Amino acid sequence: MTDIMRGQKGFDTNQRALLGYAYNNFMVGMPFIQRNKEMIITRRAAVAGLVGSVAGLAINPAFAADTIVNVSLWDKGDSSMDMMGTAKPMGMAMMGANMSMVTMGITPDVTSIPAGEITFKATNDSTGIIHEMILAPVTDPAKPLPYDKDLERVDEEAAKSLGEVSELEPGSSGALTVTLKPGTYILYCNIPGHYMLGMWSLITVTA
Ligand SMILES: [Cu+2]
Repeated sequence: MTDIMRGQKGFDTNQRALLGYAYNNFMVGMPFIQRNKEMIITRRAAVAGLVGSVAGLAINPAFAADTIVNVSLWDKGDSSMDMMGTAKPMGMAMMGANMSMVTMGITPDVTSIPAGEITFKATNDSTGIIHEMILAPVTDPAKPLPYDKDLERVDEEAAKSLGEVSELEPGSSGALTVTLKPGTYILYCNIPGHYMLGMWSLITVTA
């Protein structure tokens, strides 16, 4: 009995010692375990991010997603509106339009893009004039856009707008994302007078 008691006592002591060792070790080990967990999570997130961006890169050329067209809205300063009413109208398909006379314009960095999701990033590079960018389909590039002479603006409703970045202050920018089928499209500014001063540009979307 005594032996057993001793044994139990001894076992008890050992157990306590073991538990104590394990407990102390657990407490000491805790921060490392937690840090390791964090590191593992961080690494996993980084790997997931990498996989994501690699997949994104692989998808882009195949599906032509995320095509970005940078569009500059520009003018030649304060005198840009001086041609208004004196120069021949320089709207799309206008008879006698002399595009070398333009004092303001809308210039995309590419004029031919593959069909799919396209983001037009418009920047107003003017120093003092508000401009905007409107996107519309062109059924016949030889036919002028519907125009309201009194308002000196394109009839946006009749021209079937596909979206716009409206009225940008000088120096500011905005984006328009659309999904386009193959065809011809026009980008133009519809601040009164600007379209007829030549502020438009054609874009070809290819299959
Ligand atoms: Cu404009």
